[in-house]
Amino acid sequence: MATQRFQDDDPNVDGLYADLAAADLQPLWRQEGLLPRTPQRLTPHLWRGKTLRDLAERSGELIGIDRGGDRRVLALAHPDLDGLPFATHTLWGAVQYLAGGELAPAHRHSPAALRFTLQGSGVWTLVNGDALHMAPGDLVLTPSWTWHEHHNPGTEPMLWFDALDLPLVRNLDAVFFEPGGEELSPYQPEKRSRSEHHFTAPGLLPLGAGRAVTVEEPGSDRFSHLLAYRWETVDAALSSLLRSTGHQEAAIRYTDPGTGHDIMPTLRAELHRVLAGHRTASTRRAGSAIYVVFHGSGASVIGGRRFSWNAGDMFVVPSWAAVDHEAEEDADLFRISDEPVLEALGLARTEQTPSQQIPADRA
Ligand code: GTQ
Ligand code: FE2
Repeated sequence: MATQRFQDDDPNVDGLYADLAAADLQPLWRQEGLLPRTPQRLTPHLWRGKTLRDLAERSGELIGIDRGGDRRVLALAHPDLDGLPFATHTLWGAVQYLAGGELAPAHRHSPAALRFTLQGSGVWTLVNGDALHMAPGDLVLTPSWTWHEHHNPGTEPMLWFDALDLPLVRNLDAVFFEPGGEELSPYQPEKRSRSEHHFTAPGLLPLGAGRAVTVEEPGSDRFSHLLAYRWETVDAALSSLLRSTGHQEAAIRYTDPGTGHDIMPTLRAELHRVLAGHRTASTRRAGSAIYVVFHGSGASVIGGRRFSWNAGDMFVVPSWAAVDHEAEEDADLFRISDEPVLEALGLARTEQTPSQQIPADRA
């Protein structure tokens, strides 16, 4: 290694290093881990659903939400990320809790967000004037720079999973934010949002209708024409897929029905169903992912460690960590990842790996 040549007692070398530091320069030959053979900056990590629910509920009791307040959100803070409230280097994951009668006021930001509802119903999110109701298993999008506010007009508290590309956008130093006005929304939710009225059946592209929801500034053409994906539809699609293939597992990707692309330029969303007793093949991919266990129980082996899970648990699969899932009961795993970014930049990689042999539960 080139390093060795510089490991000598020459006092001039020490002087050089001191002068380099004083001049805000660093020699590459003294760097470690800058160019690892494969990505390895993050370990897998799991948060228990019960912990998330209990602490969200306690936050609901103690921390008020009102105009001037913002969002009651508990961010998944990966212990490898030095106290940052981020699940991975690119993905924000969180639980949001909104009690009956509460309103999370309007704002907009350049990071894109999506919500996957875990518990409760009756809440609706207003996205640039389109009212999207939220029931368990529904996926609702709030794309970059769209105004959004959350209403819970009922009496039951709501709990949902939030994902944002905030860590990525922050590292690109492209975070913009604008608070909304004080006026209350005149909108009332209908069963179907405007975007859902546009896309009523797969394979039918509305001609000349434009978008149901647009933003004034950049980005409208980059996010999905459809802003809400209903659980009944996803559930039916997965059951149908299992029947048509005869397999023990099925997965769907949520896509823009207008283009077939991912729902956001920065976020991929998928739902993976694994039937009881089945174990999936092991794969690894460049880019990180967060899984949310929506239904069922089982275990995943991630980078050689086994994590057992139940409904409500959330876990991180780091870039290039091999992962497989084994269901004990029929399981539905909601997955988000940053893969659209890697694909757009020519950095995507994926590989099947030999099945991981792990005896004991080390989670
Ligand atoms: O609901 O608008 O988890 O702005 C993080 C930032 C949720 C939201 C989060 C947000 C929101
Ligand atoms: Fe927001």
